[in-house]
Amino acid sequence: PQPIHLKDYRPPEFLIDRVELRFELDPECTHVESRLDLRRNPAAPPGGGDLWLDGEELRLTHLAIDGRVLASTEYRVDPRGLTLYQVPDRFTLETQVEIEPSLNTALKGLYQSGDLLCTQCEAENFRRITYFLDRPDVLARYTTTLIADQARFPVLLSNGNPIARAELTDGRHSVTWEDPFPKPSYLFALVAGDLSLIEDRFVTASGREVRLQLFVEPHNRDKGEHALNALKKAMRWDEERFGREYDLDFYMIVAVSHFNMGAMENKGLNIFNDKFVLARPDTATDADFDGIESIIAHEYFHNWTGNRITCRDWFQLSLKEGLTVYRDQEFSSDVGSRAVKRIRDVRALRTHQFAEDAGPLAHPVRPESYIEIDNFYTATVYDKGAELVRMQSALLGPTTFRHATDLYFARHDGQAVTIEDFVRCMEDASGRDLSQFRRWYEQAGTPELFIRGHYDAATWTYTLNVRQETPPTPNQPIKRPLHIPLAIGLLGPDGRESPVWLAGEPEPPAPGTRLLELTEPEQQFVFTGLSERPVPSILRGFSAPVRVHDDLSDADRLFLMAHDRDGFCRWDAAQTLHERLILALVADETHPIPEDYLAAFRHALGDTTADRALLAEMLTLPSETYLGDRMAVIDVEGLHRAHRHLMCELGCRLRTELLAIYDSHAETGPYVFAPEAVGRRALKNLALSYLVYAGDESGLACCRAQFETAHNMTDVMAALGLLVDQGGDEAEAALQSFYRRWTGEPLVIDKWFSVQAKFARPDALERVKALIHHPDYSPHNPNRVRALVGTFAKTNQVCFHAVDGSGYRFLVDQVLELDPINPVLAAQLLKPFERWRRFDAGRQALMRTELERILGREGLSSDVFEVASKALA
Ligand code: B3K
Ligand code: ZN
Repeated sequence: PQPIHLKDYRPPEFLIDRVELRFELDPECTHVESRLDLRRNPAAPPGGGDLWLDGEELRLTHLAIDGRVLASTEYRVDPRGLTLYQVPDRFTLETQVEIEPSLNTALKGLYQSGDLLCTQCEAENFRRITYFLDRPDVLARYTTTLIADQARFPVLLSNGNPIARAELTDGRHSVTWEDPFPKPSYLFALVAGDLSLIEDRFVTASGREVRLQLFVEPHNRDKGEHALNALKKAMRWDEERFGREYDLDFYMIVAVSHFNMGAMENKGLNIFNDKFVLARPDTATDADFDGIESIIAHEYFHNWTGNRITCRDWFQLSLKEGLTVYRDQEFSSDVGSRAVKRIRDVRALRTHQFAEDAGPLAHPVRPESYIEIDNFYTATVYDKGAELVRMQSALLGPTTFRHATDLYFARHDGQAVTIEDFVRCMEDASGRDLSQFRRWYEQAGTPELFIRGHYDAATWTYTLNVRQETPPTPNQPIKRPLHIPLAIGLLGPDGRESPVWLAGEPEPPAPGTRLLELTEPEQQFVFTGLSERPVPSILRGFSAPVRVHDDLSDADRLFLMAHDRDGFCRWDAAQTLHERLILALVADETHPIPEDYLAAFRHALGDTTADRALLAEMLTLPSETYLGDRMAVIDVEGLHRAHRHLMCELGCRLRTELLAIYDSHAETGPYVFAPEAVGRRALKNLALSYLVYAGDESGLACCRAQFETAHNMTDVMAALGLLVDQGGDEAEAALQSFYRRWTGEPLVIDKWFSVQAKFARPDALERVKALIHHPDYSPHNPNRVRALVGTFAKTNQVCFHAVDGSGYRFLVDQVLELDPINPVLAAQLLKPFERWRRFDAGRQALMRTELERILGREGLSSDVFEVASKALA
C-alpha cells in the first residue's frame, strides 16, 4: 500500500451540487441508485477531462450520463473506483450498484448489526455504498429514499427531515429524507430496523423547538434517559458558552451494538456504539455514565465543529476532533468538577498520547502522510489536538478566545477548511502572532522542560531557569523551540500565594497564577519581592502538553500537595511522590515508606471537607503502564511487585482511616449520578481496594457484602474486581452469579469478560484463551473483542508481557484472525506493540518476531500493515 501525502492535496476537479439516493434495503442484497448533479470546479486547475469516482466492493449494474447509458468503452471499473472518460462540464450521472450488508464484517459503509441495518461512512466508507467523490471538500445536498420490508424494518432514518412516506403494495414501505445542509459524504447516514423511540424536546435560545429522538432496540427502552438528559445539557451549554444553536428540526441518535468506535456525528442522525448511550444504575458504572455524557456532548458539538465547518482533507482531522474534544472537555468541566476532569484528561494524555509521541508511530497533530486514515484517529490527533486549542485559548484569554471562535464560525460556516484557517482566526481576532505556535501542529514528540529554581535572599529574588527540548521522532530528527504557555504560581512558607512579580515591572500583580510564555530554547524569569524562598507551583492546570523535570524536593511536593490552590498541581505533586516511591521500591524492595508521606496520606483521608473525587484521584497510584514509561527499560515484574507492595503497605498502615472512610461513605438512598455522589463512591471503593490488597479481613468482609448487596454497578464492579483479583473459589462463585444475573445484557456481559482479563493472576492468559471459546464471545462484536482481548493486552501489563512471549503470541493470533473480518479493529488491538522498544532485549526480540509474523501474512489489510510495518521501522 502507498502512502498519501498532505503536500499532494489538489482541489477536486468536479463538484457535486445535489445527490439523490434511493435504497432498496435488504441485508443480503441492497440496491443503491444514485443521481449526482456534477459540474467542473471553477477553482480547480484544468485536468484531463476524465472523471474519477471512488467506489469499493460495489457491483455496478447501471451507468448513464444525462439519461444515456454508457458503452463499455466510455468508462473503466477497477477495485478502487470508476473512471469516466471525457465527460461534459456539467451533467447528471446515474449509477446503480448492489451491495451485501450482511457480509460486511468490517463495519464500514452499510452493514448489519443484529436485526438493524446501519452505516458508518467516516472517513472513506461512503465509497462502499455508491460511486462518489468521497472526500470531505465535496459538499452536496442529499435527498434519500429508503425502501424496505415494513414488518422487518418499520423505522427508516436518514439525515435531515422526513418529507414523504408511502406504503408499497408488496409489504414494503418507503420514507424520503431531505437534508437542507450541504455536507461531505462522510456525514451521510441511514438506519433501518425495529427500533423503539424515546422522545424529548428542546427549545433553542431563539425559540425554535427541536425534537430529540433516541432510537434503541425495544428491550433497552429503560436505559435512555441519561443520554437524553446529557444531550439537553450539551445543547444549552453550547448556546451559552459558544453561542451555537442547533439548526435542524430533528436530532436523532441511534444506539447499535456493533460499532468500531464510540459514536459518529452524522448530520442530524448520530449513530452510537450502544455502550455510550445505554445506562441504568444497576447496569452501568459511574465511568459509563460519565463516558455517555461526554460522548453525547462530543457528537452534538460536532454539529458546528465538524459538520457546519468541516475538514478540507483528512490531514486536517484535528481541526474538527481536537476542537471538539476541547469543547467536550470544557462542557464536562462546567457541569462537573473542573479539577477532576482536568486530572483525568491529563492522566489519559500522559498514559496514551505521550507513549504514542515517544514511539515508532509518533506523528504530528497534523500528520504529513498516512497509508490508512483509519489509523490516525489517535490520541495525538484528538487529545493533543485538544491541548493545542486549549493553549491558544490560554494565550488569548477567555474573552478574546470567544471572539476568535465567533469569527471562525462566521467566516467559515458551510466550508471545508484547514487547521491554518482556524489559527488565522485566532490571530485575526487577537492581533497576536502565532507563527511559532503553529509548529505545535507540525512537530511530533512531547517537549520536555528542564526547570531549575534559585532563591537569592540578599535581593529577595527567585530565578527560574527553563530549558525546552523536544526529543527526535521518526522522520523528524531536528526539533525547533515551541511557543509554550507555562502557568505558574509561587507559594510562601505559610502556603499563601505570592504575587508572581517579574523583576523590572513597576508594580506587583495581584497574587495568583501567571502565564509565562516560552519561546526560546532557554529562558530565565526573575521574580522579585520575595522575602522568603517560595515553592513554585509549575504548569498549573497542565497549561501545556509537556513533561516537566524540576528540582523540587519531596518536602516541596508534600507542601504543594497540602497547600496548592491549583487542584491539578496538588494531584500532580501527589502523583510524583507515589511515582518516586514506587520506582525506588523497584530498585530496592526494602526501601522504607517515608513517614511524612504516610502522614500526608493520613491527613488527606482525615480531611472531611475535601472534594471526595479529587481526594480519590490524589490517593490513586499511577498505573503500571504509566510507570513503565517512566523507566529507561520497563521492569515488568519489578513494577508489579513494587506497586502491590505499596498498595499493601498503605492498606496496613492506614487501616483505621481507610475503614473509617469506607464506613462513612456507604451508599444511602437511590443511585444518583452527580459529582458529589460519584466522588463518594470513588473514594469508598479506593479505600476498599487498599484494604483488600492488604489482605485485611474486615476489608474482605466489606467487599463480599458489597458484591452481594450493592444496587449500583459501580459498587458491584468494584467489589467483583477485587474478588477476582484475590482468586480462588470465591472469585469463581462471584463470576458465576454475576454471569447468571446478567445474561441478556450484552454490555454487562462485556464487563464480565473484561474483569477476567484485567488482573495479574497467574492463570489470566489461560482464562482469556478459554473465554475466546465461550459461546458469548464473538470476533464480530468489537465491544466484546475489546472487552476481552483489548483489556488483556492494554491493561494486564504483567501477563501480556509474560517473559515466555505467550501473551504476544496470543495477541497476534487474535489480530491475524480478526484482520480479514475487521481490519480497523485488528489494527486497534496492535496498539500495545507500539511500545515494544521500551522493554528488555528478550521481550523486544519476542515482540519483533511477532510483528514480523504479522508482516509475513499474505493479504494483510492496509490498516494492520501500516501499524506493524511502522512499528518495526
Ligand atoms: N468522527 C468519529 C470517528 C470516526 C472514525 C472513523 N474511523 C467519532 C468522533 O470523533 O466523534
Ligand atoms: Zn469527534
